[in-house]
Amino acid sequence: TRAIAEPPVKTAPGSNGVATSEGDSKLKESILQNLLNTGSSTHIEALDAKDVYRGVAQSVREKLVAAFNRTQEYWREEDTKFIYYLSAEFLMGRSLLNTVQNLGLGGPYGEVLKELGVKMEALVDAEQNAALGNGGLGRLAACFLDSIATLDLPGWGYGIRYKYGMFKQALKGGYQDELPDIWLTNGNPWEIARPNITYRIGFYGTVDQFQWSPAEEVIAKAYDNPIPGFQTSTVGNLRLWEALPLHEFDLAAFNKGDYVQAVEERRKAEDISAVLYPNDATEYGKELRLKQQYFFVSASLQDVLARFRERHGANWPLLPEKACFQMNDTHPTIAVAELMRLLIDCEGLGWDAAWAITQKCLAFTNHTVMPEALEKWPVAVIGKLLPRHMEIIDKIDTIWKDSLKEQEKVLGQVEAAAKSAPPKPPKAEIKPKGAVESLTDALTFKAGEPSGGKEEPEEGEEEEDPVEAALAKYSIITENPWEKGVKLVNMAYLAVVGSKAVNGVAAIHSEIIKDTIFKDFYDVMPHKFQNKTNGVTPRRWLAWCNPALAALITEALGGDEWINDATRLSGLRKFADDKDFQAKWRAIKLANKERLAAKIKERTGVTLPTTPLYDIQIKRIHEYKRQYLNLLSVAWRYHQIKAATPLERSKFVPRVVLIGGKAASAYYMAKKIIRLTTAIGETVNSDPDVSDLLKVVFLPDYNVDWAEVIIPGSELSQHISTAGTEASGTSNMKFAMNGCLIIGTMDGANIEIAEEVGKENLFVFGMPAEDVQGWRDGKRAEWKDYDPRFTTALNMIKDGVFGDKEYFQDLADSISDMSKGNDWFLVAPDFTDYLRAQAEVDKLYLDQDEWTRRSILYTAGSGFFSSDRTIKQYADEIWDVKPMPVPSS
Ligand code: F58
Repeated sequence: TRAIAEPPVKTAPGSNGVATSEGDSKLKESILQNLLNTGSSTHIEALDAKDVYRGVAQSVREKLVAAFNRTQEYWREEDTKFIYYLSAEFLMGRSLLNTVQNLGLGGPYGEVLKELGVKMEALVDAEQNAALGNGGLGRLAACFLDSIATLDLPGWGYGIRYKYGMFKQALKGGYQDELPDIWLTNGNPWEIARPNITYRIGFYGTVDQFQWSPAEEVIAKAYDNPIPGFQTSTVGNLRLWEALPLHEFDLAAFNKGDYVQAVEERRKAEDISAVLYPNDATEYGKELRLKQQYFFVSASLQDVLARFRERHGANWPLLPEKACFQMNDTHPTIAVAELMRLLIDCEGLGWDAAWAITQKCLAFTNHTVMPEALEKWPVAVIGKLLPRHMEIIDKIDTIWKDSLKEQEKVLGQVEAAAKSAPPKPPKAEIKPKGAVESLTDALTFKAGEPSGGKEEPEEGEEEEDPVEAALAKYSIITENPWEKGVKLVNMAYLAVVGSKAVNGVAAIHSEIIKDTIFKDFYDVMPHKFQNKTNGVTPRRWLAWCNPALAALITEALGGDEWINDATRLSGLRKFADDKDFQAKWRAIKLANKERLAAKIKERTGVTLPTTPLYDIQIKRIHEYKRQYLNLLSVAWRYHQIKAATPLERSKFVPRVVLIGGKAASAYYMAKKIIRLTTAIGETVNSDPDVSDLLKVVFLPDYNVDWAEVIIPGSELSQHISTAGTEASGTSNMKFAMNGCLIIGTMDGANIEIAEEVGKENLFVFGMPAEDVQGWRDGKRAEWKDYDPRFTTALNMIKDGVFGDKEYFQDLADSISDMSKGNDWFLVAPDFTDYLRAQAEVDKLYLDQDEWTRRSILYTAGSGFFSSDRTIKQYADEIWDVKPMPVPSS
């Protein structure tokens, strides 16, 4: 079981300014008093875990809020520069353990709870997950907040207080079932409601002489969520907005008996912050989504400007010295137009002054090259919902393109275009799936969609101005390639133009965006483009979730400084060959596997042996992440076991294969992949020929709290995306920190992990990103080299070995016969090399000393992937924000 009552760090009382020297008796008193305050009794033995949790959480909250107030007051007095992290998602997970530990109160609370006969583990489990995010992007934002506070950087997150977070996933007969995530029913002890901090947010209406008169208005109300730093008295903030109606209740309608109308305004307003869009791509053109985005961006900007105004009046040119806004992907990028509007329409600045300020205050992070996730809003949708913003975007686009005419590089192109008669553009053609011209096309257009060709103008239509044509590729407002005449605002382009810096999230990804989706922009403003390789907090993802390993590391390194200086983990390298140390390391891994097996038993009813290799793939289900590749190799393994003689069987290396992740509700293929996992599990797990040689389990409702148990208990993890598709990945970093070996492609941050850990210590396979393009354009057409093992595995699915034959038919078809344009993510051509790498895994697992040596080297090499390092780079290279620790009084 989880030894969390025994924290790995013994923070000296008072050393972080939050942990206090107050004795156990005071802490006990505080817990008992808070049990009463939350409506429970002090007869703890008679209470259920949820009630005790509420009392204990309140007690912790008192200390947290006191430190929060001190920090915020100090920062306000110092009038220091802030970073504001704008994100539609913050996947915070649970807070109790993290708060207690970050505040250095793990020891004292552990002691008192023990005395009261309460298991900390039970309390931890009683807390709801704050699942206000889809996946990696949202969790990254949460890790960043932890690091910002730990590094004493003045900074806040800004987002939406969704009433319903990421849906809960259940399995119904092996298929995904989606249930609402009602996470606020028992209240949220970690937030502070701010009824006095409200802003009006307008929608629709008309613009007359630059004056916007919204037709609809709602109120944004603030909730603060204090973010404790580790070993510091700094407590940062995540401010989330709730949408409320301007008018509570329409009494006139009520009096007329129209009860629905009476509450209509309330319902409409509340819709805005009601639910997180559970899609890991975007919902094309959904007005409510744009409403959400504008809602939180406008409230956040108004909030920052209001505080600035209070202090500095109308000295707006000073704003860039006081505030930097990091836009987390395209979701908050309407900020470019909103900041312009607030400065011009509300503060009375001229266009040029406002633009200079805007461009100095904003920065933009891109997290994907997947075309369906790069938001492009129809001009008609923005024009209707935010008419003034549409005018502003139009003007930004025009001025931006005009400015380009002065750039020498562009000038050359424009002149050339003007001189020569405009070349006849090729006719638009719908190409066969996958037949794309270039890597740019491959990465920016979906298979089967037109690759950007323009139609010849029909007779009577105006010929395009050649200068305009030459500038078209820089246009923020573009023609929808799939719907003639429909204009779209490319939000990423708007962000690139409006920001001082643009970054990708891993070295390869930051290169790819310069070559593909932002190539033309990079050509004319290379200085804006940067890389900031992602990171994860070593507090939550090693120290708190893996206390036994953390204690061993602390012992070996002679101190716990690694918890806020993860580079010190490299000190473990010298223990990699130490047999005693290896034995201790291995014993902890086994204990963590047992903890995981117990959790799986509790959540799925499946009993698992703990001696086999624990092989894990947890992430959103997506074709590009290739869970399918994993499953095909599992099918092949099953086939081999079945075909083997008893003697041969005894030579198989036993494996437990665990796959978890949610599928977007409308993602047809992803749902089939889930069903394929459960179907394979049903067949394999009940086959007596297989016994303990292979177990396959789908882990339902994968989320942050699951991850905290899964990752420490894993031995092999899979990060096997088609090269060039996974921007970074962050779970790969968490697994590495916890000494889990990686099988993966040279994609995203895997490449940098290989550099840090030693490439020879990873199981690397698959075609490199450079080759993917060639495959998709050419080679696929004639490729027939199917590995017979691939064919066997695929046929097992087609033939109904795992049941549900008809249901799996189109899933099977999707990777059959590449020449027809199938298998966009190149499962078949990577299969052979994948099996080679898997065979190496099996072989190495037989040599437990060598396996353990490598496992130690992963943790030792993972220091670079601390989000502390990432945040330091953002702070120094983009934000220009300096640490401002609260002096101890
Ligand atoms: C992820 N994106 C990337 N998007 O896929 C991953 O490689 C990267 O490590 C991570 O960001 C952090 O940089 C991601 O999680 C989403 O979930 C969006 C949700 C909203 C719609 C668009 C996708």
